[in-house]
Amino acid sequence: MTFSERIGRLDAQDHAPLYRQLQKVLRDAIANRVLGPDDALPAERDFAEELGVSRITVRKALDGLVGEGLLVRRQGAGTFVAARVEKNFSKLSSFTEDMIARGRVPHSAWLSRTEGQVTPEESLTLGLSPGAPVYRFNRIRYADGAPMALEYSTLAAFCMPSPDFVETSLYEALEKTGHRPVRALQRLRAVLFTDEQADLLGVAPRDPGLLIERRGFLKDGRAVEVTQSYYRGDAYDFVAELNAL
Ligand code: 16G
Repeated sequence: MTFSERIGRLDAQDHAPLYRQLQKVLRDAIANRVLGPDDALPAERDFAEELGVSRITVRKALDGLVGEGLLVRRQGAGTFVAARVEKNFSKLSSFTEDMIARGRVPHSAWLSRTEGQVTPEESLTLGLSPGAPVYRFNRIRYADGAPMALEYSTLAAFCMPSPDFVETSLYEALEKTGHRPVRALQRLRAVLFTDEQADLLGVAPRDPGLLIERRGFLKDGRAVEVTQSYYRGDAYDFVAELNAL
């Protein structure tokens, strides 16, 4: 079976640009586990020939997926399906979406889900008046049953009727109420896991992790979310595409 037979054909009825069609076929193959972590893609020239498209089309499609973190290029060896989770640092996606896009099955364990009042520090980050109501969601996030991250989220209470409104995905709940953030600020820092965090994540105390704080904003500029995500250092790579000024 050739590689393109394995991943499925480009749809002749589809009028999207070819590189986009190819990206869709590859994205689906990864999400459906037709392609697994570390699987090699054919050399660009062979792949283009198999598909009957130009090499430039293949290159453009693969460049995009490398940018998204679904594929990785290894010098001299070729292009592979990313094995560690490569997360695009500049895309406002949710944990659930990131895992599904990689063919992984996400789930969460709730550590707590409460209603409360904004702390003085949160009131500054979220731009809320002192005493404003907030919801707090603390979770262990898993992919295929393996713990990946701890997440501590505080949401302004105006964004949903009650904390129970969240089933599995915070962003799905926010989408339903029309309060999914459209812009975010992120800050990333290296951390060593505390004993408690290590225990929850099933790693050794003082193992390295990445702390990402995300502040999410609505179109009208109001902040809805502040989340601290502690990702396992051995499971995650953050990638970002940078353009010259
Ligand atoms: C991601 C976000 C986090 C957001 C969560 C929602 C980063 C660094 N953080 O983990 O801010 O709250 O997704 O995920 O990407 P959910 O919709 O699956 O609950």
